Amino acid sequence: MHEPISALPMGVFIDGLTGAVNPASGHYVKRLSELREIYQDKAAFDHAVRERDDPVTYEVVEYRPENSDIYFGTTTMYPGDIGGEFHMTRGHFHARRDMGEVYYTQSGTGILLLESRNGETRTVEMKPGVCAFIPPDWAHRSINTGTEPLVFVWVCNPLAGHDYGEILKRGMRKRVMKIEGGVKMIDNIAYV
Ligand code: M6P
Ligand code: ZN
Repeated sequence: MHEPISALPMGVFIDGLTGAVNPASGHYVKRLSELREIYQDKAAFDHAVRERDDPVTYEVVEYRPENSDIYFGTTTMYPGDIGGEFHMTRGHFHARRDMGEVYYTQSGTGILLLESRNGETRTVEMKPGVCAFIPPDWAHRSINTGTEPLVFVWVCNPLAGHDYGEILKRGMRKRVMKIEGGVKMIDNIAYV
């Protein structure tokens, strides 16, 4: 369905409310059931998969020209929480430790949670107008803390790659929770 895209000048239309990218070279959706490892409350997770009919929690559309050092796309994260823990991406380091990324929020609100190799935590607020710089070798996970879809444009080197192993194995140090109607960052008790 998607054609290969050559590295020629191009204006790509991005809908900042829906995350649609046109033309696009690829697209995937992440349903809740694929993300069991990342949430703390497994009972709430299993319940949500069953009762909410395994919703799509986020989707990614990309524009990846062949033979280019740049590609970009959108991530659209739907609002919600699992036992109080807001919808989030898996989170990853880049396979290439010398390559960072940019996230430019188009709509919605969230938190970009970053963690360095030695366990330092930083956050960047995600809201329209904020362009987040993700330095090389910082793990990054985006979290929708609002009630609307969180849509952001990302730009990266296609060679950067995704290294999910670390984060899936030991989690990140912090979890972002809905507590008493507010947004709170707490220690991840399962962190090893
Ligand atoms: C951003 C980018 C993508 C990433 C996506 C989902 O859009 O960083 O490269 O794949 O978020 O995040 P994850 O792969 O960690 O689930
Ligand atoms: Zn990345």
